[in-house]
Amino acid sequence: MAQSKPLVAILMGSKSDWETVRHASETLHKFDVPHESRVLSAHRTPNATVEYVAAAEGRGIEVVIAAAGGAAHLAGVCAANTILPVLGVPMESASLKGLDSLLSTVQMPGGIPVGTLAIGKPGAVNAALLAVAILARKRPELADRLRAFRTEQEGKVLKEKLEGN
Ligand code: RP5
Repeated sequence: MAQSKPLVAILMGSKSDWETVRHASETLHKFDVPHESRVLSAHRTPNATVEYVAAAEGRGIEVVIAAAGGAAHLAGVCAANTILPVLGVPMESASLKGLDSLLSTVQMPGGIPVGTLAIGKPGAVNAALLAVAILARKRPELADRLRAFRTEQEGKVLKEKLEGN
């Protein structure tokens, strides 16, 4: 894309989430979508989180991706402080395999929505693809790329061979 100002903010509760969350960043890179990634925690850096999210719309950000694990309140706190679409990605946690993250991200009270994706890497990739779909509504070249991606993906799956078959 010609523009270089970030359109998507990728936030994560801890640097330890990056191994999973980098798949969202890599997916956005594939579509050439300008974005920025930050570690901001609903619990450990509450003031900085609210400050960042409240300023995001004014800075030209159009979608927020928020990834967190355990008592995962990051996406909810983001959604409470912006009207931008917030996509939540539950991290797989050591103790409960991400069920804790999933429930604390998805079970928002009516009125403050978080679009919650799958636990872990598939969720990170899909959050980025959903962000691309949102941005593509007003950017025909991005819509073309998304269609091309789907066609390529379909082609790969249809070509797959099963061993012994
Ligand atoms: C959450 O706690 C983070 O999003 C992370 O998934 C989890 C564990 O964080 P660390 O203790 O590894 O920093 O806030």
